[in-house]
Amino acid sequence: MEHLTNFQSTADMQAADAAHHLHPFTDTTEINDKGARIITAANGVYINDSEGNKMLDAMAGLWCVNIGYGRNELADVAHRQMLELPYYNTFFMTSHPPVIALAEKIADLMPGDLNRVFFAGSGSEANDTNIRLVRHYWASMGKPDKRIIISRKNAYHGSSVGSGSLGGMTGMHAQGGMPIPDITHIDQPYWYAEGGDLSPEEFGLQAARALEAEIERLGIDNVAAFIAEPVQGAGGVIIPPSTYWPEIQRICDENEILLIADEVICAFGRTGNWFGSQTFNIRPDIMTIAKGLSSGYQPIGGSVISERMAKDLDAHGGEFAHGYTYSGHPVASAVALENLRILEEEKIVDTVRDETAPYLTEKWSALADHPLVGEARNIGMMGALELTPDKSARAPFASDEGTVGLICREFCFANGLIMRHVGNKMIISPPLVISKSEIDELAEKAWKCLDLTLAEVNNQGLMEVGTR
Ligand code: PXG
Repeated sequence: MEHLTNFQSTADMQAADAAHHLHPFTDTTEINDKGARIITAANGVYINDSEGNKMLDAMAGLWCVNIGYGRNELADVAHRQMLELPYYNTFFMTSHPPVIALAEKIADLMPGDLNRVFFAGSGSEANDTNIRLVRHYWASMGKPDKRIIISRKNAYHGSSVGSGSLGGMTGMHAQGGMPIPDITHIDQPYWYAEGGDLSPEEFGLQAARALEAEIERLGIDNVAAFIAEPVQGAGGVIIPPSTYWPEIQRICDENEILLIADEVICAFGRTGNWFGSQTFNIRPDIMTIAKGLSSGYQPIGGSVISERMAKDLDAHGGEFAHGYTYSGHPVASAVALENLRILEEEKIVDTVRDETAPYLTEKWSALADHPLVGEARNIGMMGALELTPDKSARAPFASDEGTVGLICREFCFANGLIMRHVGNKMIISPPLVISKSEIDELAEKAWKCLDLTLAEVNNQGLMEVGTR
């Protein structure tokens, strides 16, 4: 970046960062004390920092760099598009070639009758769109009381006031006046921590039926939609039991509510199919997309709605008074289109499904043999390890939630592996292009860091069992 800056050292950058940059989801005191880790370059599944360290990025950035880093084709397309038409909007009866081509391509890839795209700049924006869209839809259909959106505890749908309210993160709700009215949250299908003595299948049914009970409690005439991630990502890669989604689908079909699949993480190959809705046989009325749509090379997201909803809105909706300056941004659209071309032509999703995800499952599930691991689960290219002081009891640690996970994450950083922690869960979501030998490296490093964590946890006397 010499062409943009004249920083002389990491310390230089850290000082300027501390002085002038407020970071998302970061404790200001902590980052200013320790200094930010500064990432300077990336290629394939690896990132480089300003101190010359190279790390295997098992999070694909923030679950988004599906095709891996360093694909020059996307840079070339962005360059060409910037020269030709760097910006124009899609408001007031206008459009442009890249957004038209992208909308058509997305509709072509989508399952079921999902067929029309409302573009946004991010997943948060797209979910904000969904809140207004489903209410506008029901009002247009003569049912203005159908306003309430049911979501789930520990869901993540974004960080704006609307999408953060859809989410079920209590820590977020505690800041800034969330949730907004007419959003409720039911229990999540998290068998490992909340399933008790039930089998996963029994628990899956129970968790799904909480939706039916909630619709009954609120009154069907007041409920607009149910929103859920096919697999909760930020909540800790919570893979629902096999009974969960079929029951949710039945409940949505039998009651008059719209089903929103938030596939910001799951879409574009993450679960081993193009869409999580295919993996779990979900038939959504709306799908939220972002992240893997452009592999993170440009900020872009969207809400894809069914042909049935679109036709109803054509007939009864009039003007939807909503939109973002960057809805369908031409450069972001062109880059997303090129990303989808690469995903498709290089058969990246097929390779994940048929070869690398099964290989990851084999290597990842072997981590369950580690004394600190209570469960090692994955679906496609996303996975979690449940750290525990007592494997057989699925027990939590007595220490503050996340203490052990944080220790493990720090060892991962120090040993060239980017693995996130959510509480005491270690999670991965590597680029879909990760090779078998890179998966070997991931699993070896993970085991080593678990060993280091176990030693440290014993050292600090943290193996005590707590209660949930
Ligand atoms: N829905 C889902 C399912 C997500 O995972 C969003 C919506 C919001 O997207 P934007 O583009 O507005 O960030 C997300 C984003 C984490 C983490 O720490 C997860 C996300 C974003 C940032 C951090 O796991 N997911």
